[in-house]
Amino acid sequence: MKPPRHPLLYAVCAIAATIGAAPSPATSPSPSAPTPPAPLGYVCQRASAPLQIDGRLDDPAWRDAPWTADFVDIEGDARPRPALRTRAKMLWDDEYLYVGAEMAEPHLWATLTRHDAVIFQDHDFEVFIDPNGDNHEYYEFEINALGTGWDLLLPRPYKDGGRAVHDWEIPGLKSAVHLDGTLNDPSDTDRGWTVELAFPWPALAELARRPTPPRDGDQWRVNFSRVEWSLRVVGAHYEKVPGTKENNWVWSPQGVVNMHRPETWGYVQFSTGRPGTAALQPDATRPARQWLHAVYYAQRAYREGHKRWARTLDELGVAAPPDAALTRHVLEVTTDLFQASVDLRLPDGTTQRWNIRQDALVWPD
Ligand SMILES: [Ca+2]
Ligand SMILES: [Ca+2]
Ligand SMILES: [Ca+2]
Repeated sequence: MKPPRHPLLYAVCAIAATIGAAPSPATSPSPSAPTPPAPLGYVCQRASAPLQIDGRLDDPAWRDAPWTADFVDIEGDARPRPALRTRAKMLWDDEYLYVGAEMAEPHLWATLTRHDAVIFQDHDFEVFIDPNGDNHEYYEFEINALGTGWDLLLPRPYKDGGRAVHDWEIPGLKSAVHLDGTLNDPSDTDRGWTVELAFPWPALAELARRPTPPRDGDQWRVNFSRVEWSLRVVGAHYEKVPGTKENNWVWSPQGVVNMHRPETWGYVQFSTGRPGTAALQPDATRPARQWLHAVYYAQRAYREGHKRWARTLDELGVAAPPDAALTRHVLEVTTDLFQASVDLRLPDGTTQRWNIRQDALVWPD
């Protein structure tokens, strides 16, 4: 069994958790748990030539990389499509993971110049990376049109008690922006900006718990977000329209206004093949992940209302796994902890047990 991140916590859970361990009959799904949007996918190819990180995406290697789908509102179909186009590309080689982004923008604006400032207070572009898809230990990078960056990592999501580590740095990061227009000048209309990033693999290796650089076919969980504020012109300057919230436009929709749900980030599949030859493979573990997250979110909602975890699926109002590949589900509960588990039959005929616990950590036995 792969050891969970917090073995002591797990041990307490495993020893004390006996109530409600028997499988429960199916009930109607919890009304508090709408189906999250299906994550998007992207095949990340090897760069055919070195890239010059100057903010311009005109390097020959970028030509072979397809654009992602145009970004959508973070809530997905529930909200109107963004007024301004955003899209991204990815490449990799033995040294770096490359990200390029293109943003239409009539009002280029940025104010923050201090590294590790809260960059989303400006218009920005953001990258989120969870290499092993366990929901914990993931990286975030934000950059504004001045090229000011904020690199941080999350040991676990904020909603699960996580506290960001702002001191996390990306040694050797190469980053640049290119502005097609004038910065902080309301007297004209701009066209947009591009971002070009090269993340060195050793920095991403720190909490990847997977090979870096990745192997052919490996899939990492990644999402991109663009924060866009409503501005007004005051004198010769832009300022935020008071009382307005930011827009969050993303590659793979989250379904809610919260980027810190790695389970809805996109799948990035690394390929060593020639451009266009690799097909995105569906995640065979997704049925288990989906059902376990339904239990997790229903437990959070239940605890809000009842000040304790539900002891059975019946109590929780969550149906037994509908997928034929899922069997032997178990819910274990203590005063402070819970763990839900389910057996997943994989396409190769083997069975793997998958688990989730109260802080959203997902892992296979
Ligand atoms: Ca370039
Ligand atoms: Ca992780
Ligand atoms: Ca930092």
